[in-house]
Amino acid sequence: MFTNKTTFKQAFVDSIENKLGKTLQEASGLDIYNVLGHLIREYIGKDWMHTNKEYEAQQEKQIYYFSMEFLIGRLLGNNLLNLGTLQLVREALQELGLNLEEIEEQEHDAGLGNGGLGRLAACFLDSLATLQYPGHGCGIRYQYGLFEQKIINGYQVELPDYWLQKEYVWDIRRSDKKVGVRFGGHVISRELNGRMVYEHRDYEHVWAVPYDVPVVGYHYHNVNTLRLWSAESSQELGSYSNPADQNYYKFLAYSRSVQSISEFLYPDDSSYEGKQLRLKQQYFLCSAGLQSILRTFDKSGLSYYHLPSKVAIHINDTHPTLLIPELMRILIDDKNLGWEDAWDITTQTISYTNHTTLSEGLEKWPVHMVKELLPRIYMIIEEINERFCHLLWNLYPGQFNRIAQMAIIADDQVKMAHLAIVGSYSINGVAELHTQILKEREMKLFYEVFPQRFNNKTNGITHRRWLMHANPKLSNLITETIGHQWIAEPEQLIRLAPHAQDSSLQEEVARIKQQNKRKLATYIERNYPISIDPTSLFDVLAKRLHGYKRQLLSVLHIMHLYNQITDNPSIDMLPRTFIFGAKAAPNYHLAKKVIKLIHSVADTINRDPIASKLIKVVFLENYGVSLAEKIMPAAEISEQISTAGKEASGTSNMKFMMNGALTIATLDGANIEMQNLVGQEAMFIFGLRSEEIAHYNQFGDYQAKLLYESTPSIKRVMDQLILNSPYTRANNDFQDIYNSILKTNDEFFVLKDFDSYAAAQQRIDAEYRQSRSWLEKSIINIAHSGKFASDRTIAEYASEIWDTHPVPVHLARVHS
Ligand code: 26W
Repeated sequence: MFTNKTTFKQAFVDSIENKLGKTLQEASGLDIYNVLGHLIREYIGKDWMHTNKEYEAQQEKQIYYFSMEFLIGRLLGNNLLNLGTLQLVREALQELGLNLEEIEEQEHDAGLGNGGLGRLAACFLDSLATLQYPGHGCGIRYQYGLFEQKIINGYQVELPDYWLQKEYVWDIRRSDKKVGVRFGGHVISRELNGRMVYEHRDYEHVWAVPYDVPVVGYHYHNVNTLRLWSAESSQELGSYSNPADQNYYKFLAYSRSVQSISEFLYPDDSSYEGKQLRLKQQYFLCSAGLQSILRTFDKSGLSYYHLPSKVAIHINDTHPTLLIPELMRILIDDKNLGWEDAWDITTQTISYTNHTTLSEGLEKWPVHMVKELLPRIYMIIEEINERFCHLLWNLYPGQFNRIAQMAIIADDQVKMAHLAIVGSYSINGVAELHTQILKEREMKLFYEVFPQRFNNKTNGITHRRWLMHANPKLSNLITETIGHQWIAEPEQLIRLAPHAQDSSLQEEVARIKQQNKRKLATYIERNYPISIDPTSLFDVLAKRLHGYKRQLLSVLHIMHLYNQITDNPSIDMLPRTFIFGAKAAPNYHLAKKVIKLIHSVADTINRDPIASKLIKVVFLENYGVSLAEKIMPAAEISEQISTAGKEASGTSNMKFMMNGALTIATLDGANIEMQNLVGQEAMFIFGLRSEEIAHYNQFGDYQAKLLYESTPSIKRVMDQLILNSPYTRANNDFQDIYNSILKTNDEFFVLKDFDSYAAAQQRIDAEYRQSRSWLEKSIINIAHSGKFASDRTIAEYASEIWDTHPVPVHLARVHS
């Protein structure tokens, strides 16, 4: 159909007329997007069908990646790129007077995720399909994605992100594949023919209906599936339609509770009901996904003992850990296997990635909540716990303390990380340092029992979205310089390294960066009442707002620069634009105050006639995948300034690097591996190392107050948070920030790293003036970024964890 522009144009115009009953001239932007989207979706359909057939025929092991988050963003441009028709479609549309980039803007981001973990899942899907692995995503089709952020008077306000309001062109509802999920009720156990049987009674039954999104591999025919589940009532209003009938209200309550299961990503969990809803969502995904996997497996006619050789199930953090007891339940209760066999099968099928060492990320559920919502699952967890504690007792007789610390159920709570470790054959961290911290600190006791289970898989990002699609000019330049092999093998980017000193390449890199900066500046000026100097240094900090990520360190430093300018208006300072993007969790009070502070500082500086010539501060609302695609290509400085030991890996660091930014960073997460590749000179490293932080935490010998008292520049910015200063005006907005540093002793070592950060920033100021060596370093960064392509990460997961192989699909697709 898309062999040439003429056939494409014909199909497209026909489609507009047939579907809309309008001419092309009458069609709106959204009409055009919808029709184009459908056309491409249909075009993908054949390959999708063939892929499924091929996977079934080949019987190669299938991978299922379970995640509560899939932050996929827009699909139109990426699908066209991967299909190999981007150029053709762009030119054909141009001939019809249409601009593809503008059409892409009509697509609402699928923002079914919060941050790195969700975006990683999306990058992995892209790599799985491209590397021709039979690997599929399993998630929830939330009606509302992560909230839409609006800033009003400098404060974050959350609006619902109703991404499905306009039609979603990419998914297909598969009602015929729905499965039932049960909640609540109670379990009757009895003996039957010498075997215990368990009967679940009086439960609430909910339908899980899958919606499938095709995942297109780059330039091959593999089209994998992202299956997103939606909850639907299994009772009809029917006989309850009379409000006089008391069942009418029961029905309404039931139908409301069902609806809520797939309504919101991260419902507010500050209440008991909210927490229970989160648990319900997790079980809903696990149970529905697993039933559907086993239904496919059953078609093979193999016995369940072959499950681990045909199916790999991966859990993205602990959120889908209930897969472990759910698989046990199905094998024992439905398939009549004994405990030991079921356990062997389960623990050879499931693998787990940890993404955080922060205690808030370690999920725990109150025992009575699990019991009430999932009575049979709780019984199984109890049994797993008992057997595990028994094993520990044999290994460590008499060591009550150790066993209590490792138990899955303790202090009236179910500890999901413990269950995940005990029930999986592989546990991985997401960067070398993170894995080391898991082994030596956070999960040390478990590492001692299961050393062979622990391994590292450093994260990656898809260079197809983050370089080829987001920054086509730089991509083309790379291809002109080193040929196109890097596209299939991103580690070939290293071939740029010998050219890092070529002045012609440097000039081209600089020219492209400048164009990207202008484009971002135009976007900013169109959307915000601020003008940007596109020749200033673009310094970017864009990620979730969190204490450990230390947006506060960056703001305090900007306040410090402003103080220097007011002290000496003729100071020699390189003009900079500080660009922020960040969402704060709705109930994370302090994080929201930091957003307000960024705005107050921006207001003050941007209005100051002298300072605003040197510094501009911009906060971009509603940071998400599509905004990130605009920001990355224009960034010159990437801020990766977390408290060392806290950022498991980071992935924005990789996106910036691939787009030629230089990084100012602590030695944390994947920053360390970046530094090992590019060398110290090509990054701006500062701050305490994770061992030093651990040492201070252990001995309690860091006192923020002393540092504040002895360092005038620090005292000055801290005081400006609370005393009458340009930022505070009449209100007391920043007292809590001040207290978090001085009263509760600066948990994230902001003041401790302040001087070292300011010094690194000064090095940036000096080095940016040496434009040739800056560009050389920029090229060196791009050259080494191939390691951080998710293709490398996925190939490692496939061979070292999942033991699975590519299944090439030949057919159907015709390339331009
Ligand atoms: C329990 C609820 C919950 C859910 C999500 C707690 C915490 C989260 C985070 C948002 C998880 C997350 O996104 N972690 C990030 O994962 C990335 C991918 O591995 C890493 O690069 C980041 O360092 C890590 O913070």
